[in-house]
Amino acid sequence: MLKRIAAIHDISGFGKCSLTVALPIISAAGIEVSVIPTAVLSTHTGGFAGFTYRDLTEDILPITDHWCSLGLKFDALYTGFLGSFEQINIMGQVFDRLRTKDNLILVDPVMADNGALYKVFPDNFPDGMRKLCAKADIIVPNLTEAALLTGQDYIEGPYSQDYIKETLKKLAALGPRRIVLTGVYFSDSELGAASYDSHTGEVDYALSPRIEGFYHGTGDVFASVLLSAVLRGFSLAESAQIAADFTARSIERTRLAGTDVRFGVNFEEGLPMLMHRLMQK
Ligand code: PXL
Repeated sequence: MLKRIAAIHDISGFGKCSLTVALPIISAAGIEVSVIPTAVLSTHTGGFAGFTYRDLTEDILPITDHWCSLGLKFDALYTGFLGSFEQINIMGQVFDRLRTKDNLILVDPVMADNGALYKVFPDNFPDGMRKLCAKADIIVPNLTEAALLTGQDYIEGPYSQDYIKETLKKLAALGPRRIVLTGVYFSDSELGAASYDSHTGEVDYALSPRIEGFYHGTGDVFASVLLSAVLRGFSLAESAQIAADFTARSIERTRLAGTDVRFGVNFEEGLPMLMHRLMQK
C-alpha cells in the first residue's frame, strides 16, 4: 500500500532545499507526501542577501487539527528547518497529535553548519532542538549540530572512529533510538555518514568519494532519501549508503556544471536511478 509522510519544513522559493527537495525525492520514491510549511522564504538563508521571510508559526497547529479531524494517518513525520523557536514546542504538540503506535518520527535538527549556528536562530535554539530530538525515533544531525546538541566543542575532521562512536552514543542518550550523523570522514578523500542503532549497538559507515566545495541543501537531500529508503524497507545502514551515494552524485553533477553553490544541487537527474534502486525492495 502507498505509504504517506508528513513533511514539515520551510518553503524556500529558490535555492533547492527543504520542501522543494523533500517533495520530489519522496514522491519519486513512490511515497505520498503531505506538507506543513513552517515558513515561506524567497530563498534559503545561506548566502543570499535580502531574502523575504514569512513565518507560519500560527498556522501549524490549525493545519494539524484539520488533518486530525479528517482522520488522516501518516507512516512517518519528518521535520526539518523550523521557522521560529516557538515552533520547536509546537512540533512536540504536532507529534503528540499525529503519532500512532507504529509511525516513525524523523527529526532533522536543521540549525547549524561548518561549526556555527545559523544566524537566523537565537543562541538557545539548540536547547529546544535537543528536547525535540528526544521525541524522535531517528535524528539526522551533521557534526556541527551534533556538537551543539551534545554540548561538545565542534572539531574539524578527519575524525577518529572513537570520536564518531562516542558522539553517536551521546546523541542516542538524548532519547532517539537511531542516529544518522552526516559530514563524517576519516580521510580527505571521502565523506559520508555514520549510522547507529542504540538497541543493537550496531555502528555502520556509509562513505562516498568527497567532492570539493560546500553545496547548499545537501543535508535535506540526504535526509529525504534516507527516510524514503527506510520506509521502503531498507535497513538503516543500507538507507544511509543509498542517501550518501545519491547526495555525492548530485554534488558531483553540480560541480561539473560549475553551478553557484548557493543554488542547490542537481539531484533531479539522479531521480530515475534512485527510483530504480529503491524499487528493488
Ligand atoms: O538546508 C537547510 C535550510 C533549510 N531552509 C532554510 C535554510 C537552510 C539552510 O541554510 O536557510 C530556510
